[in-house]
Amino acid sequence: MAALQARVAQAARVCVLTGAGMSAESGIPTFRDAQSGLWARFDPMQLASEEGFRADPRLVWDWYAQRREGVRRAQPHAGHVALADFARRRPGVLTVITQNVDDLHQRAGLLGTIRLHGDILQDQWLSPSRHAPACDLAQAVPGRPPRCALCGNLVRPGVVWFGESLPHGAWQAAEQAAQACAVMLVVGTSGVVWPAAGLAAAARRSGAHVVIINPAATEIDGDAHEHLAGPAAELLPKLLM
Ligand code: BV8
Repeated sequence: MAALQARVAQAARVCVLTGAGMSAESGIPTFRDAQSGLWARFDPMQLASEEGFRADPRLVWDWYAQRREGVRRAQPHAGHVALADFARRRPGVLTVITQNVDDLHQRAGLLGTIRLHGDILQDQWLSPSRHAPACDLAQAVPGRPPRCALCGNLVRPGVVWFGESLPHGAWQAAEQAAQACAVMLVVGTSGVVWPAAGLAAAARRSGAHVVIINPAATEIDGDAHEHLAGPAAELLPKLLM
């Protein structure tokens, strides 16, 4: 740990990629944890996809509404705070890229987080192109899901579903940060979901020292130089002293 602490302290650029495990100690279930994972109870492709939403808008809307409540109840933990404090102490050094759709990094005071998969607390139109300019999200008719009073378009969560492209600007910024950093910390992700999972290998190819922080093995352990087996809320404050 001491060598890694020194490496982080001396690094000109540090990049952190977070996944659902970063929110686990704040009480938000992870996706692939067999016991409590959201996917254990639902078919991810059914719920987190446009086809799934169109097939059963109420089921998918209710699933996101339940998750939004969980996000609102959750609080950032010591790991989120450690990242925000590090960013304040060393301006311009840290870039955090998250796969998570919660706002815990932001609520811990971290600015400029790159959000690859959107924001569960935001709404957007299901078919934006179909819209008359007069249609207003704020005027949507309440429902499960809400819909446009003028043209009937449905409201959907502002997240990136499976099969949807990541926001172009966010993905570009994430690739650039991964390729420019001296150290990459990969925190709380199973490395299953692409293209986010490819960022660790991209950092390694560009010469970064890659460290996985996770109690369990991941699909991308082979892309890392070392693996700290433990929880984010305990290890990040030690590493970012
Ligand atoms: C796209 C928003 C096509 C919705 C999510 C190769 C290239 C490109 C695409 C693909 C590809 N191969 C396959 C694909 C398709 C697909 C994909 O990856 N499928 C998987 C299932 C195989 N990818 C896509 O569809 C992506 N889109 O690429 O479009 C395209 C391609 C090119 C050009 C144009 C178009 C879009 C993917 C985004 C999907 N949306 N979220 C929602 O949230 O409802 S993904 C969802 O999974 C979350 O965002 C989550 O963050 C993410 C990843 O999961 P993890 O974060 O890793 O969470 P998980 O539960 O798996 O693991 C938790 C980890 O934490 C565990 O390892 C655990 O041990 C650890 N942990 C637990 N406790 C702690 C801890 N760690 C630390 N501390 C703790 N205390």
